[in-house]
Amino acid sequence: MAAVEHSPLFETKSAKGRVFYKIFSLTLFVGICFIWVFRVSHIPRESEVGKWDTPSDGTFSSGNLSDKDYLKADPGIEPPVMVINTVLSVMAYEYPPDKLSVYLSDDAGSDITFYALLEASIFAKQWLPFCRKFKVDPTSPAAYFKTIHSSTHAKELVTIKKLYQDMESRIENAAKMGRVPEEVHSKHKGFSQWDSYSSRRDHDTILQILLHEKDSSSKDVDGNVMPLLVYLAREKRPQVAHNFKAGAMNSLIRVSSMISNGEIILNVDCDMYSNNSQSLRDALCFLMDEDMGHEIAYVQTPQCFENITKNDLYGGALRVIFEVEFHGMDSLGGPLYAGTGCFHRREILCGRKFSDQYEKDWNEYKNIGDMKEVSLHELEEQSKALASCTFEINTLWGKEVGLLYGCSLDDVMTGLSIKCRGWKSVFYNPQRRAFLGVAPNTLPQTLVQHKRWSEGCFQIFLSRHSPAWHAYGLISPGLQMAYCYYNLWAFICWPTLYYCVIPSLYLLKGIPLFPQMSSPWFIPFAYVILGDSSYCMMEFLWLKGTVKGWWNELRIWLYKRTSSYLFAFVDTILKSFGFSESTFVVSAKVAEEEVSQRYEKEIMEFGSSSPMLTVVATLALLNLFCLLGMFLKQVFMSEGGLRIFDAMALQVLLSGVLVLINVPVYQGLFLRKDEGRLPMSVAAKSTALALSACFIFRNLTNWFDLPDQFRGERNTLWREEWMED
Ligand SMILES: *[C@@H]1O[C@H](CO)[C@@H](O)[C@H](O)[C@H]1NC(C)=O
Ligand SMILES: CC(=O)N[C@H]1CO[C@H](CO)[C@@H](O)[C@@H]1O
Repeated sequence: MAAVEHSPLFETKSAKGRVFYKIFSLTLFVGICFIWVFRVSHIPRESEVGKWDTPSDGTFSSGNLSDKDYLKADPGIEPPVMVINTVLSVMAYEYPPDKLSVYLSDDAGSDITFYALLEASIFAKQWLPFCRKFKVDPTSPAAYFKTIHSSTHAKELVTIKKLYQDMESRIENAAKMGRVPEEVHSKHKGFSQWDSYSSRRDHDTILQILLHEKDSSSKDVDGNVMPLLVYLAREKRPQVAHNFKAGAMNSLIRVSSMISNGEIILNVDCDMYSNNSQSLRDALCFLMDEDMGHEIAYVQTPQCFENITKNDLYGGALRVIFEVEFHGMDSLGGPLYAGTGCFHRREILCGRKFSDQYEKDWNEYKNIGDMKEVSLHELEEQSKALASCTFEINTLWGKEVGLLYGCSLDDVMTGLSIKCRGWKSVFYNPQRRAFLGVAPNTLPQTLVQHKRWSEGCFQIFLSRHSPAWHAYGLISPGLQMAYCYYNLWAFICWPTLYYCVIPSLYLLKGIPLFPQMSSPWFIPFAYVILGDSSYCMMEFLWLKGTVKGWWNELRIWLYKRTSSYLFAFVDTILKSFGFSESTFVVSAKVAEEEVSQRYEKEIMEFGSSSPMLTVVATLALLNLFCLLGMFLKQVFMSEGGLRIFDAMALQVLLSGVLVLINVPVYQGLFLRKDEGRLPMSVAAKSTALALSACFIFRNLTNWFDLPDQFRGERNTLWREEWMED
């Protein structure tokens, strides 16, 4: 007789060095308190320059950003070949295929994407047995063929690779021509659904079950059952709000409940693929665990990217978020729902409240009985009704059921509301990545992505689901703080902008804002600056980054705070007063040849003119002019001499660092000749803006100042006053 032992399906380990980290944070906090005390007790009289105005009006509008939908699959953004690689990779999960259903939500309603999926369903008949036989992983064919060069099954590999490449070129041809080949079009009845299609915003529901166990042709070459495969483009009408990705997800949840009604829903964006065919089983371990499983609503995996270069020029790896911060949230009740690579329980996503009695009989996990008799065609027709654009009118969908509407980060908001209903989530971060995606490979793409994130986060903060007040008492205070930290990203633009502008302008004028080196007040400043930056650098190196990578990340940190967050903040406020249209830009994932080459060489790609780039370039030039101006003054006016470096060491340091970190911008403005440089218009605008900021600041504040011949003396006096403190 075998003894059956109950052992947990997962375990949680504490991170090392937590005590050290806590002490270190405490000392930093003390340092910051000293800085505050200094600030309050040392307000320089000369800082009363209230009339000074930022001369950059007009750069805050977002009129240049084009209005696009938030899509799951769009042939222009996520090429069809990328989409079917995602689909094929999850179809090949190590899991009984009769219990696996794959749905593609094509919110662009493109017949090219449908055609690609049709091709993929045929290719899968060879691919799935091949994966099983040779234990292929990653199961995305494109990724697999890229990694494998020689193997023991060379003959089969050559055959399948040829099949794949033929399919790929057929799909790419169709995408290039913009239409599906005639002979395929007439052969498959599914295409007739496009007969009434007028545009991507105005069409009927298009739904096609491509593989289903009832269909005898849905068997692979070995005669095995294949996973269910469904194509869905929900109905869209220009006069009915489509609610972006959340709307698409909710249609899909309803349609899939009719067709397969699986217990667990994994949602993956079409620019990612599964890199680990075990991850579905792993995720189930969390959800089925006897002790803890009943509390867990979803299992989130990190977003990882295959396209990160060595020094990660655009900080795309999001190392600190996924390797440190999300783990921290995990211990407070679980990470946020990041919108992709997440395993949900269907019931909870559909609004179920937490109860201790939550017990699920996993043997029940089968197709719903009364659908057995229905033919595939009837099943399709009945499901179509669930994806109609009027279905949700007067229902709780989007309000309490499914993904919530009204915020551009619907996923994060939905995850938060699930937690407020009493559930937990789990962060699952395996060494071998569960999913891999493509990171943005230009600066504008990066900035737009961060704008979208920070704007959505800020909207959540201001919404009726705000973690600050709505979540009070519903989730732990630590988790509330963690959510607020993300939700207030946009707000951080103000202190950062202040530090990029004011100290440098005062440096130009020769007015110190920080304590001089010989003052005891210098110590807390030095400690906070050195302590924080060396900690960040060590953390980054510990997360397998490089020193240059850290420097690059610092640059992106600066750019996203001074541009993405600024525009996000202004847009959110304008929108909440009903001033501006919701604008949405999806970063194109199509790599052009030259752009890719520069990306590989880690040369910054600025591309076309945009208000965000103007802000970045203006700040870079402003700091350069201030630093240069200060040096020139030292050279030509001998009165101050080198003493200024003692009195204004921190300001010189700050400006100096800002100038150093902006070297790629100066190159892009004045030195580079390639297509990726900063456009001339941005160069002209930013030079004009930076120069006038310097002049306006000088002139507006001149009346505070004594005539030039006394200035040196007065500064000295003032410094001496400080020393006496
Ligand atoms: C993806 O999977 C391959 C093979 O299974 C593995 O060697 C590789 O390390 C994985 N990539 C990442 C980033 O985890
Ligand atoms: C979209 C994109 O930039 N893709 C690139 C990702 O990285 C690989 C290899 O580093 C390139 O081959 C792709 O073109």
